[in-house]
Amino acid sequence: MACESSHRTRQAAAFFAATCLIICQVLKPGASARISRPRKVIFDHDGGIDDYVTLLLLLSAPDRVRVVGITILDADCRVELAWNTTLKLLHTLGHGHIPVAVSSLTAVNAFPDPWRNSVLSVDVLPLINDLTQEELAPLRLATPGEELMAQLLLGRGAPGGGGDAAAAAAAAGDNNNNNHHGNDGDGDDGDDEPITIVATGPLSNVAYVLRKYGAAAAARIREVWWMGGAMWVGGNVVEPGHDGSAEWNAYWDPPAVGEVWGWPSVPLVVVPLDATNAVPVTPELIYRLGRQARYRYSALAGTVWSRVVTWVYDRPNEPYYAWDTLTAACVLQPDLCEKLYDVQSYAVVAGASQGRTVPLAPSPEAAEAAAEAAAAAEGAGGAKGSCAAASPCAEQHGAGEVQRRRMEAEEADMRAALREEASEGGGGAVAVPSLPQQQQHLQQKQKQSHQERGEAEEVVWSATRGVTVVNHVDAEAFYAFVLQALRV
Ligand code: AGV
Ligand code: CA
Repeated sequence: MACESSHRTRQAAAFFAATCLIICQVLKPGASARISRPRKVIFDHDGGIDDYVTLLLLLSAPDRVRVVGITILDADCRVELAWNTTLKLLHTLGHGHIPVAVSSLTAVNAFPDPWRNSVLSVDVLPLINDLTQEELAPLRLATPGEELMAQLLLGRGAPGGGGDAAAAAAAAGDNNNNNHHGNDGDGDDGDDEPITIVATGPLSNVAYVLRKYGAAAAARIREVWWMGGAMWVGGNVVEPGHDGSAEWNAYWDPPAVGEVWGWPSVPLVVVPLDATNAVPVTPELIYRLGRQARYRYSALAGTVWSRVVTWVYDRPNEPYYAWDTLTAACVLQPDLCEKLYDVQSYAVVAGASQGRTVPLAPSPEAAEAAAEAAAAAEGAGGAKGSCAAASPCAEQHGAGEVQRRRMEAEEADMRAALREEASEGGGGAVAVPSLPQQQQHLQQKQKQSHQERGEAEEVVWSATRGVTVVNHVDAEAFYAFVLQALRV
C-alpha cells in the first residue's frame, strides 16, 4: 500500500517525506513474529456487550495470552451487574481463579443509561447462570479495581494497596478451577515478565496506577492496548455541548487520556474508530457462529452479540461494531491488523472537543495521495503546486494533484500563521513546520474557536507523544479469525 508507492517517490516535499517515514512502517501481513509464549494480560473492561465477547476471545487462546486479572469500570454498564456477569462467564468456562474487581473511579461524562442497562441482557443468559447469588458473593474482591491493577503490576505488596488479591484469587479458585498454567492468579507468579493491559473502556484505571505508582508501575507495563480514540475519522459522541470529534471511551474520562499520553515511556497501541468502523457486528457473523454452536465459546459469543444485532434495523447508519473484540484480536494475532508506528499525537482533555485524539500527521490515505501527486508533478516536468484544484492545469496533473492541492489548502492557514510569527513575509520558501510548531498552532487555533464560541472553561491539552495506531483491518480476515478462535 502506501509503503510501496512512497518508496517509488524520490522527491516528495519535505513535509510529506516526514509523513512517509511513518507510513512506511505499516506492518504488512505476515511481517510480525508470532508470540512465542503466552503474555500476561490484565483485562480492563467496562461491561459493554462487546466487552464480554472480548473476554471470550482472550480466554480462548491460552497459548497466546494468560489473563491474570480483570478490572471493571462503571462506564458502559451497571457495574454491579457487570461484575456478576464477568464472574459467571469465568465460572462457566472454568476460569474462576482469575481475580475480578470493580474500580471505584467515576465518570467525567457518563454513558447514556440505555447503553449501561444492556449488561442485564447478558447477565440473565441461562447459559451462564448455574451459580446462585449466594455462591457469587464470596467471589467478589473487596479490593478496588484500580488497586487490583496496581497489585497485579507491582506484586502483592503494592504500597497503599489492600494486598488481598492473592487471597481472593485463592477464594475464587473454586472447585471448577481449570487453571492450566499453574498461575496463582494474581500475576505475581515469580517471573518478572511485564504485563500487557488490554483496556476496552476508559483509561481511568491505567491513569490511576501511573499517577499513584509512577515509574515503578510504568516499568511493569509491557504495552497498553486501548480501544479508544478517533484519529482521522469523526468520533461517536453525540452529546449536547460536544463537537462530535471524540470516541466514547475517551470522552468518559478525558483527563485520564491526557495522563496516559503524558507517559511516553509506556508503549501505547490505540485501536481507534478508524479501524473499528470496518467491523460491524452483522447478522451473518452471528449466523456463522450459530453454525458452529457446538463449540461453547461460539454459542456464548453468538448469543451475547445477538443482543445488539437488531441495530442493523434500528440504526442502519450506526450499527454496533466489534470495537473491543477487534482490539483483542489484534493482540492475539498481530499480523491481522495494519499499524502505523510512532504517530505523534495528543489528546484534548477539556472543552467542546474533550476526548478528541489528534494526530499530527495527515492520514495514510492523504499522505499516499500527496506522495503520488509529488511523483506525478515531478514526472510532468516539476511544475508542482502552481495550479488551482479545478483548473486545466490540475486536470493535466491528475486526481492526485487535486488531492494534494486540497491538503495544501488545509495547511495554508497554519503555514501563514507560522510565517507571520517568524515575520518572514511572503515570497520566500515556506519552512516545514516542526511537530511542536504544528501542535502549538493547532492548540492556538482550537483555543481561538473555543473562545469564539464563548465557552467558559479552558481548553486543556495533553502532552504530545508517539503512539502505535491500528489504522486498518480487513473485515473478512477479522471475522474469520474470530470464528476460528472461538472453536473452543
Ligand atoms: O466507543 C466504543 C466503546 C467500546 O469500548 N463503547 C462500546 C464498546 O464497548 C462505547 C459505545 C459507543 N457507542 C455505543 C457504545 C453504543 N451505541 N452502545 C453502547 N456502547
Ligand atoms: Ca467497552
